[in-house]
Amino acid sequence: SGKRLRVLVDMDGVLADFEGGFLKKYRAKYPTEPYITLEDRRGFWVSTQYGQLRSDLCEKAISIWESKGFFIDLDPLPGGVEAVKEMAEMDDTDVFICTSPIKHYKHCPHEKYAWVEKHLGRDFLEQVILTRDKTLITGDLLIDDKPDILGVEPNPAWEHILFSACHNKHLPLSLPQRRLLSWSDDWRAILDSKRQ
Ligand code: DGP
Repeated sequence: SGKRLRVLVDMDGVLADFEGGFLKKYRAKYPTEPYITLEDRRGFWVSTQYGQLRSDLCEKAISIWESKGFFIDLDPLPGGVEAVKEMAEMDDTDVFICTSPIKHYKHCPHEKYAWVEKHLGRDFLEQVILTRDKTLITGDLLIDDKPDILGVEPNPAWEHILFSACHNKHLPLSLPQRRLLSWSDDWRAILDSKRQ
């Protein structure tokens, strides 16, 4: 027995293939412009790396995820939906999807809810947390592909588990940070390590 375990799971780059969806739509919209392969992605911010490639490509990149249909069309990453469903069925376990909407709010928040309904079911909408500051949210674990998760709370309740992505896989792991290499990796052991 003991208290319930609360797991926060990020959406873009963890459950939904933001990087793959971005590259596909960027290349379709700008077929003659240079692009960055997923193998060559470095740094969390896509627009920063495109801006370094050529300054005008920063705003072209931004135009992709600000477009209607971008977030709802993202494919699920392998095993993510299945893992979250299994987690939610586990005894003494609460799962929340914790995701930061982009500030261009016309489509993104709506499409994030629609994505959860489409892939996880209507009941899972109860588990959605949209916030620009994840340090305010309490939980035992936060599974997220962003290397630095900062906000107004200097000592967040959660342990951040870095989910591997094309942009972070070359980063040296700053100990004691733990990684989840993919949803094929042993996420159950990470949850068990936090149980009382
Ligand atoms: P999260 O994964 O929950 O931390 O949300 C971050 C969001 O920002 C997600 O939708 C991906 C998106 N994003 C990725 N690269 C950039 C960028 O260069 N600029 C902006 N504004 N958003 C980006």
